[in-house]
Amino acid sequence: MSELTRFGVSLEEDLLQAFDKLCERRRCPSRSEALRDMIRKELGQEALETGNVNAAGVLTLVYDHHVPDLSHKLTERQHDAHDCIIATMHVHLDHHNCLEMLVLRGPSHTLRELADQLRAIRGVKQGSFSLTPLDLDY
Ligand code: NI
Repeated sequence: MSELTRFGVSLEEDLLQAFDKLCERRRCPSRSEALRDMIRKELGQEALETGNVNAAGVLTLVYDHHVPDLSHKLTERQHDAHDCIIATMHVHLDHHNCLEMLVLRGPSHTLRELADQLRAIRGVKQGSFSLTPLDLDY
């Protein structure tokens, strides 16, 4: 981590008040810490949007395992992508529904494509996906 640099920021009063309320809700130790987190988050988002970066992802799927062939299709696709899937967890939610959580690591474009393919399989009811860029050293 490099040295800290101070700089002045001019904000409208109401924007500053909203920022301070957000900091309070999120229990940020200081405005500086909150601003650093926001800048890192934006830079990370931009890296994910503009390039194929090394990333970690979490994909959560909810599906009815009674749908014919669905469990088999999901398993087949996951085995094809075994190099990107570092952990999975399967929960039997109720008589019909399963929740599967996959922890992924690899090139962001590959992870996004895998998530899209798994979510698109007929019978998958819900699919949420989040990506976090790795290797950003600031
Ligand atoms: Ni199940």
